[in-house]
Amino acid sequence: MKRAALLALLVAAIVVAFVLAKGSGSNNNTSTSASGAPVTIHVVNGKPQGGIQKITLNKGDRVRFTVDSDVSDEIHVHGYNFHKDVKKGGSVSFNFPATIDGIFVIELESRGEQIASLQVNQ
Ligand SMILES: [Cu+2]
Repeated sequence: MKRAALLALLVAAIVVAFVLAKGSGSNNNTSTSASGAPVTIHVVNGKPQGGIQKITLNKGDRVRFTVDSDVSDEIHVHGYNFHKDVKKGGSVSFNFPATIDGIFVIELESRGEQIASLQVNQ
């Protein structure tokens, strides 16, 4: 009985240690993979291929993404209020510092079609 209780305690301690180690490890992975890796958004028939793309990074990182589009439109980054034209079959790149935290819509302005969601964590 006593020995079983000790064993249970030991198992619990190992599980806690494992969860803590795993938790911090995956957090590190998330922040490194999210910070500043350039993203390409493909617009096909005026819509984002694979659905609305998520760009997640931390304040202070650089926001870097490219839109290649089969329609001509204007790319609008809400919150930061950047506008750039893209030609049919062309591409346009953005590269700016993430100075404002929050979740912002990136869209094809004239169509009102959201192509990406920019999430800047504080
Ligand atoms: Cu807009």
